[in-house]
Amino acid sequence: MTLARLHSGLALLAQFTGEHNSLHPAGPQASGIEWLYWVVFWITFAAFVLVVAGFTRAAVRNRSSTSEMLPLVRDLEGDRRASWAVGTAVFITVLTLFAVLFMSIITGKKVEGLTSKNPVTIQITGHQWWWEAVYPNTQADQTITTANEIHVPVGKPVVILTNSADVIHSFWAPSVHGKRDLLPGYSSAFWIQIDKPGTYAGRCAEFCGLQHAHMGFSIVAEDQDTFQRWEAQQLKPAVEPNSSETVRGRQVFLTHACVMCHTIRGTDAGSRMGPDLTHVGSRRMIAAETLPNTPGALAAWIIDPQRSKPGNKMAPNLLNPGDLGALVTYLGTLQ
Ligand code: HEC
Ligand SMILES: [Cu+2]
Repeated sequence: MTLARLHSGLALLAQFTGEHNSLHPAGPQASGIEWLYWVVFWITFAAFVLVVAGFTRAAVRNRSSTSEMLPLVRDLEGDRRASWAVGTAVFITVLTLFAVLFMSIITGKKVEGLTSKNPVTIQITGHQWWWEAVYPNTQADQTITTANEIHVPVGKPVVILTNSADVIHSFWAPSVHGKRDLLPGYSSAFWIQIDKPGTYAGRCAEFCGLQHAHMGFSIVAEDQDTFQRWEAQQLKPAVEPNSSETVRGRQVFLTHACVMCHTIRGTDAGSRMGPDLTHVGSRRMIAAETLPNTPGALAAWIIDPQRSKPGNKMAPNLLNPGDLGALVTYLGTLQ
């Protein structure tokens, strides 16, 4: 059928619009939202076609030259037909809007209604301008703390608990779920599930200050074994330096301002102003998906974080090249 073909054509076209794509659902929540999107799209499309057709018909039928006024004729029969037509149109419109409302409620229920006895729970806290992800556990030493790169097992329900450390942020990974606001001092929860392994991009979707546009995250969905390996790795304290260079790097870290803002578990650095760096070397990107996690980008970030992300909460660090090199090497070993 041509409509079906048009639909798949449009859906295909949507694939070229980049990695942030709610028409590329990766799990049940996003699928529900995608379904609703297409239903509303086709209803409004039909309404558009009908309205344009109606206008065209009226315009063609009642054509007259504007130079001469038409005499006013009382056409009772015409009036009756017109009010009947308008009445019907209003009725159909109201009915359609109620139908859309109903489907929207159904979708909302479907998106929320995932339950599981033993879900993976992740506490996400929005900061200007990065995401803290904590995998809470009743035992402190079984709690994972990381930033911006969120790992989840494929095909398993995951509970996301939200919070914000400063202003309102909004957690949005279009292929996974709709936008969820993170409000300071108010915790809420929602479910996600990802059925296809992969890395899904996310963004802050609520304007939160100067670097709002550089507040990205990614959700890495991997099979159960890989996820458990990742968990086990993240639970370990930081690796001990095993060369004079990395010993020096750790020394540089512990004797500079870094300790006032960052944690490296297994060392004396225990502040949570900035991202936990215990396993910073395992992350693909740094600074909320702004820079690749390469020695060059890391060095540039440490020397002058204000250059790539003006206004962010990390101050420049004037280190000599030897210290900087050692520090970057040390951070790179924190897998
Ligand atoms: C005043 C607090 C502060 C100090 C001091 C500070 N940082 Fe940061 N750091 C931050 C904040 C906040 C971020 C997150 C910035 C963002 O993404 O917007 C950050 C991010 C980082 C990141 C990127 C982490 C990631 O996963 O994205 C690294 C690496 C880092 N800092 C290393 C250092 C080192 C090394 C030092 C010492 C030379 C240092 N920081 C000093 C606050 C600080
Ligand atoms: Cu934000």
